[in-house]
Amino acid sequence: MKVVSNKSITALATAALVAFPSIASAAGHASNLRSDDFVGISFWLISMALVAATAFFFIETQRVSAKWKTSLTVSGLVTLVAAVHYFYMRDIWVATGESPTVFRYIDWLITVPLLMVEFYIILRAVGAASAMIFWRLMIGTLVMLVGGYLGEAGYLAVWPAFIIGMLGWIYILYEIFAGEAGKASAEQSSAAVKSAFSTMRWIVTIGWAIYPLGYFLGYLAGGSTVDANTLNVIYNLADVLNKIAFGVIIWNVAVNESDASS
Ligand SMILES: *C/C=C(C)/C=C/C=C(C)/C=C/C1=C(C)CCCC1(C)C
Repeated sequence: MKVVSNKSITALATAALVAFPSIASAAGHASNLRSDDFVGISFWLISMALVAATAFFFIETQRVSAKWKTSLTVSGLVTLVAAVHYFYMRDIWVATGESPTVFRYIDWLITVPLLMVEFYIILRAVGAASAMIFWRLMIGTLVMLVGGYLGEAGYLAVWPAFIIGMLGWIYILYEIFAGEAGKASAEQSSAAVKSAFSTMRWIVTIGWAIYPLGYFLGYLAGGSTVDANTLNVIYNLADVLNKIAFGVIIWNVAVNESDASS
């Protein structure tokens, strides 16, 4: 039986320290959560799920072989960063009923690059990655998020901003399907890595498509009225899939590969 090491205790303590002030501050507004505010309830549910996922990914780093530990650590960082932002977003939503756009995008600006790093790390764990893959995925991410933010924050009309964001995302898809990252994964022999890479790729296609859909329904479908309820509930559900489920897929491969090689 393995004993949980000092390192993971440190990681958990860090997570708790970071999360606690936010939990405490959120408690001040908790009584404002109405029983019919389903978007607010989704913010609460997801913030708790993100905390639990963070503890899980960090503890499970102890269970997998060395080359998979970084992947699980990154998964835990994604859910940790998102959990803290969800506390703030939840407060803003419950208190004002307005979209917490700035916090949403700060969260994405940190977590989306970390998710892109996962692709790179997975390929690197099997010795198939070049640094250019990493930089191209970063450029695509920045174009996508800056475009979206300009539109949602009102710096640019919502349609052109949407198109800029779509171009960034399409560039990412090109890289992971047909570009160097796609080829590197195809040439690589481990069946587990191949299947992980392909599942992750579909998450970036189908799972990430939910965000532009939310943007479309929130800003573009209703003429001049912004539908904040639809927008936020769609973004929230998308985060469960793209942050927690994404991490679980990586965890699954990491555990399978580690068990097979031990
Ligand atoms: C954890 C958060 C994630 C994975 C966020 C992903 C966000 C996107 C894929 C956003 C995409 C958008 C477009 C493709 C068009 C413009 C509007 C955005 C920013 C919502």
